[in-house]
Amino acid sequence: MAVLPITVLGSPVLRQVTTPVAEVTDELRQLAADMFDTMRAAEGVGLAAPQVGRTERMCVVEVGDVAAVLINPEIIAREGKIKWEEGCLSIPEVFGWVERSAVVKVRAIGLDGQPFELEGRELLAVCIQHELDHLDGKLFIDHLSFLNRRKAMNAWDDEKDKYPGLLRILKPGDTDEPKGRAAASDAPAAHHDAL
Ligand code: K1U
Ligand code: ZN
Repeated sequence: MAVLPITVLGSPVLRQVTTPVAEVTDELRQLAADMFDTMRAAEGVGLAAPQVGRTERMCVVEVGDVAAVLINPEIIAREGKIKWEEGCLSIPEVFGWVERSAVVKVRAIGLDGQPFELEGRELLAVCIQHELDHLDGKLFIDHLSFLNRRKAMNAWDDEKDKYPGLLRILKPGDTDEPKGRAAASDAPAAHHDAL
């Protein structure tokens, strides 16, 4: 088991477009296992390679009983709209409402090297879209309005000094329970449009 340091906002790798994986190797399988360990230690539901300083086009998701490694993922179908108050393991204590597709179908390669499809709705759909954004160097704050992005950046200004070297080191038992939400939105509540 290896819990890796998580890169935080300001780290250049978070703004890089990732490189498609040419071959599923044992080293990549080990990276996927370490990413699961790291995601769980941080109490997240997803994690993308740039968040552990890597440039492979790969992420992991775990929502309810669905746990998957997505290599070279692409969204092949979308339906409906959902608004979700998102956070990011790379921007701790900052939150904002983002509108995304309510249902997505993704095609990816698995750790066995074989293509597969996964459909996600609600939290899993949001998570898949959030992770695929990471693979394109995009963060949830990029979806916020000018005003809400400014609020988010102000909240981050109060947090960023906790992460010297732009790294978030998780200690054993460190669950990073939110201490109160740094609001980055004026939206009143979760909202799910009919599909
Ligand atoms: O990529 C990341 O930073 C992980 C991030 C992904 C995410 C999924 C869905 C909405 C927003 C962000 C997280 O896992 S943040 C933790 C989180 O949102 C969550 C944790 C437990 C239950 C529900 C949500
Ligand atoms: Zn994130």
